[in-house]
Amino acid sequence: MNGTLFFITILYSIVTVIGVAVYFVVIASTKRGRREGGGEAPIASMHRAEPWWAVFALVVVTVLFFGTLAGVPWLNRAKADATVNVKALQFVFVMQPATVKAGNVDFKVTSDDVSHGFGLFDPDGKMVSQIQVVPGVTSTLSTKLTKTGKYKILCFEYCGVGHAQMIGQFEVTK
Ligand SMILES: [Cu+2]
Repeated sequence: MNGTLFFITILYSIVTVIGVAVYFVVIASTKRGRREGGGEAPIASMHRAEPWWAVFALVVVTVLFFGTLAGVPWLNRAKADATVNVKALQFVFVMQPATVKAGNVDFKVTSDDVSHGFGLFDPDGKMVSQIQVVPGVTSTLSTKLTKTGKYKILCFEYCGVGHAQMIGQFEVTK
């Protein structure tokens, strides 16, 4: 597990714990209200608390924004050692060039017809990354490829009768 993944896991765990705690606080306050025989809700104090809930929400959003900024991929894109131009069409991937040296690779992917997916698998069959491929748009997938050998590209978006056979290949050398 890398640093970013660890950070996100911790963040989600904390948010989940807070969510569950809020759930129980709501249940407890409802039970207390019923025990005390109901009555009027404390509208005046609720009104006074309202701006603080807005501040609370703003603080949470601000902390999450700055806390996760370091994980935004387009701010952390390494300078590419190689660029591969990929054209996806029913039902092939045209890769140019089809061989690159190990290092940071930018895939510039576009579609000639319909929406496709670009799923990148390493020589061991492990998924590296994936992006959506949309006609008329060139999407960039930046990734570091260290394993040498034959990589596979699978289409991740149902694109027609030949979708299952839409498999591209390229090689990473030393
Ligand atoms: Cu497809």
